[in-house]
Amino acid sequence: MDDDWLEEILDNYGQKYKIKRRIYKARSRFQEIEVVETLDWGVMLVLDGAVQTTEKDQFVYHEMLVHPALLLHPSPQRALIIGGGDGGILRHCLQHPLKEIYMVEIDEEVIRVCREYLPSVAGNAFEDPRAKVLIQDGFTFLQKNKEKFEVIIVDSTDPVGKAKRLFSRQFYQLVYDNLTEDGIIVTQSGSLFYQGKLLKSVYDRLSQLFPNIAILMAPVPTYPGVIWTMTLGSKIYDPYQLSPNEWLRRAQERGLSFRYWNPYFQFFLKDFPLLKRILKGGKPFVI
Ligand code: AG3
Repeated sequence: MDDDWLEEILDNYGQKYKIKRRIYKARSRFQEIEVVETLDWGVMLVLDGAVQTTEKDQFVYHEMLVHPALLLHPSPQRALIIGGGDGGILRHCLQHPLKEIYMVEIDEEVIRVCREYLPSVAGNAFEDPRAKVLIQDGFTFLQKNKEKFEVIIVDSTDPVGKAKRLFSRQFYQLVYDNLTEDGIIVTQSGSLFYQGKLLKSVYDRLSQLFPNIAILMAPVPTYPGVIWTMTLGSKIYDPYQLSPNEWLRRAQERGLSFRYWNPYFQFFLKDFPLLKRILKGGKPFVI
């Protein structure tokens, strides 16, 4: 097929990619899993029609969901990933000197398919003895878990189907209860321009629990609208209080290397006007 495209539609907006090869498509118990090879972005994972990760741009999203939260904590021991089946978050977490990293993914098939067709995303992460991978619903895991985590990273799909609960008030309360008293949560919170309502709801809900909030942003070319957001909530550490030099010092001390992350361009300034409009419930561009 010479003219084969994959299109992701989000409400009134679409983005499409020319396909070189269709690799895999099947329904798991939870969702439709599709893998294609695109001309520009290499192999791409698509769940229920939504692009999750590609070989070429995955590092931006993964670095931004992992490093700010883990660096903000001065000495994280245990981290928890909810979702993250492709293993990219796990691989980036393993660069930090954590003792244990739990990854709780609901869909075993996503892990299997990614290990087969997108092995570079996880690298050797699944073989690391510090990685504990559980096939379970993240919500249920948090209801039963006893030992607390310094950092919880929510690498979910969009809030549809099972993932909807991972954006609820009850879920954030569970996250709060499973964090140490100086704990930090970070969650993906959608497309800045196309999922403003989602971002506002994550922000409002997390602000009710966590005194320190920062909205991170990163350009992920294969996500709808490109500018993606992550929202960080912290019990005591204030991300705005760390100087760029301190962020860099911590990164160096932990021996991290980056392809995207840098301390100068990681979150919105508190009074960024477009963001303020979205958080008030309006549209960022108004004529
Ligand atoms: N997690 C999903 C990000 C949201 C993508 N949404 C979309 N394309 N509509 C990515 C998993 C990467 N580990």
